[in-house]
Amino acid sequence: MNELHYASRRNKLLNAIEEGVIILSSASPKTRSNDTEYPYRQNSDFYYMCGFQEDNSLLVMVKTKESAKTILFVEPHDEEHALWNGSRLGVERGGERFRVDEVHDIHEYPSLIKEILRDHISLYIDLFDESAWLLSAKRSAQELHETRGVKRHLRAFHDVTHLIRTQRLIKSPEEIENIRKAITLTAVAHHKAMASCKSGLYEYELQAKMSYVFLSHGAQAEAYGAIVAGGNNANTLHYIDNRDVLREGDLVLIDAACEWELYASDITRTFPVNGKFSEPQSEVYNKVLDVQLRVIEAMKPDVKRDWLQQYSEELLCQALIDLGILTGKCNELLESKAHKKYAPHGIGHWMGLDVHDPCPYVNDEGESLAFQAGMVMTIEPGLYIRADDETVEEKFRGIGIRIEDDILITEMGCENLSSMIVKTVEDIESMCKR
Ligand SMILES: [Mn+2]
Repeated sequence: MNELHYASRRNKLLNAIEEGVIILSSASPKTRSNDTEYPYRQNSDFYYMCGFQEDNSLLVMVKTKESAKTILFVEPHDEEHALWNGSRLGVERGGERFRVDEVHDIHEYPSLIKEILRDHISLYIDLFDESAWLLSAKRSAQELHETRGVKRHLRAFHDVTHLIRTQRLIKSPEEIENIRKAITLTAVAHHKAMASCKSGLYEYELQAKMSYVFLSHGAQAEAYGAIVAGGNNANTLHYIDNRDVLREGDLVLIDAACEWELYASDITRTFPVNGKFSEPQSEVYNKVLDVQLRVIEAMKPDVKRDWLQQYSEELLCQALIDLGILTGKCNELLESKAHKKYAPHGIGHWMGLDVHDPCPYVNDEGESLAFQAGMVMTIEPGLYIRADDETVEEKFRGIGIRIEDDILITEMGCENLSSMIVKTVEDIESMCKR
């Protein structure tokens, strides 16, 4: 991504408002314990608008009827900080790198923001951002209220995140490239897990093999906490313990992926610990796979996400009837939500700078958005049959299966960006034998 990309995103944002001040703050570092911190991860909206990775930085945009201005506040270069934590970009080099109108030392922000807010009536912020920067802006606004001679005062707070996240819905070719890169490494990691799995290994050992692939190829981080769930553990949807032993005859569900340049991938595969599906396992597996393929097949511009959700539920419900897990008429079972016991989660979510990209799913009227070229959504049907569920035939108990790919909507239909990761019974079994 070069500076022009960020500049055009900022222009788009400025064009979306009539007048006002936009304040976007970088993510705050988080303490892990005492004086150690979690690895720093930039705020996605902030990053989308300027591509800057440092903490303690702020983006301020000012729009009037006549003009628009962008100001970046950054930490100045500091020898002491450089010694302990590495060099900051600083004001001077910030001015060279970013295509913004002004770059200032962050320490000037409290006094400058008061000047900036003067005579403005609208402030655009993340309404849930509780950072000291916003508090300081609000304090300045209050002081301006009490200052003689100021004619117009702040009187409206607007959510800026919705405007940014609406832009984030449609990915540019450069963003797609980052997602592809993340998926490429994730593919290697999933294949590695399949090829090296055997009974007696621990779940965390498979996780470690995948982490090794991510880190050794230069991925900065996992896109989310990996799920490596052997046997019945797969029926705990957000199982992240990964401390159990992998047992002969069980399946293992792995939902793990890395991010690249802060862009996520999100992939799930389920395969046999010993490399060979049992009859009942492959029966359920093929049902889930069939649902996934049919849902992906239906994805194209103008299709609504709500419809896709409904369609996937019908397919999953019919699969449960075919397997003999549910009995009755499909429409009645859907009506009573009986299928939700075995297929409790949604069919997929937006993906991009965040693994669950917080882009809107509905318009202002609450109607589902229709797909457009450039959108990226995961498709991840699953069936989960708990080991203690005595209402189901014994052969199916303890089976939990999810298959998840990352799908790009194109002009003509869609592209499965992760289609290189094996998922038929046959391909998985031969990958496991490697
Ligand atoms: Mn997902």
